[in-house]
Amino acid sequence: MDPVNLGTYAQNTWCPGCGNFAILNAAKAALSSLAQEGTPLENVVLVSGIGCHAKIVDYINANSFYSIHGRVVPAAEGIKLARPNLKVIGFAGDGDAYGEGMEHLIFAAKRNIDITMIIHNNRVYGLTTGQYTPTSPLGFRGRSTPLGTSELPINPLELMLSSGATFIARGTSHGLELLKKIFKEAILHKGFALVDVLQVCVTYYNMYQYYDKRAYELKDHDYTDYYKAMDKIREWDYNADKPIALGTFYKKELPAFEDRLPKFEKTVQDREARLKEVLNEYV
Ligand SMILES: Cc1ncc(C[n+]2csc(CCOP(=O)(O)OP(=O)(O)O)c2C)c(N)n1
Ligand code: SF4
Ligand SMILES: [Mg+2]
Repeated sequence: MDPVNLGTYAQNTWCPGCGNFAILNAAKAALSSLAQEGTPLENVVLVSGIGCHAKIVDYINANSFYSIHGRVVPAAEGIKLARPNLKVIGFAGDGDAYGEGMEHLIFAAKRNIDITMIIHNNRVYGLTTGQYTPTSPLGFRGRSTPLGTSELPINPLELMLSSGATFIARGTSHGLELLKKIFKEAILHKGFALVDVLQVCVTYYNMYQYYDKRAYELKDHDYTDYYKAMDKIREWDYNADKPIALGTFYKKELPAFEDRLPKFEKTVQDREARLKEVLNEYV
């Protein structure tokens, strides 16, 4: 079967050289490959927020929902709960997901709801022209901090692991093949999957050389081990000058939120028994 054409007629308005192009190409390739392997595209829904990243849904010919800034996760969760058979993929910015929407991300991870979140982490507010975000490094000079920030960044992957996410990975916008592989793996994962993409914003925070010098792909990493995953996740803290690991840090099979919800059991005892049955072998 030929690759599926997922292009649209929308005019692309990203800056030339923007790392979002890599995410777009990798997402289209992953969806095309999934379609060829039997995942019907009509069962896929893309959700985005507000920001440069959000335009990605205009450029992929699939069902999509443009939500509001910081609310990609609740929109995606709502779609998933209403129609559990759908594959729901959220595209959010770092300002969007790690700033205004962070509490949604934590609770989605805690619930292990079966959605995939792809974070375009350019470590800057791109659309609003260069203010700092939760992952901008200490001293970041932008439109709102001309003298440099005074805050250390958060490590979102550390937070996701401790919140209960069952799939955690990282890629960069200079590593297309790895991105494709990770996206596919994340979409196929049953449970809450988060992919942090170090997506370069060439206009407000050009980090291509910085990442190219430090990034390396995880090899022989045991992604089933929570503590090994945490060690690798903490190796680079989005601030210090350290090697930056790429690939899948953590992956765990655990019943998803949808499978633990009440299913019209007649008594509380029946409900408890079913929950035990669903969860027992995992906890
Ligand atoms: C509720 C709400 N808060 C703030 C804004 C203003 N706003 C729009 S985009 C944006 C920042 C986008 O940054 P990010 O999520 O990192 O996306 P990027 O543009 O970098 O892809 C902000 C603050 C808004 N539109 N709505
Ligand atoms: S401002 Fe930055 S993130 Fe937005 S399109 Fe341009 S390069 Fe990309
Ligand atoms: Mg951003």
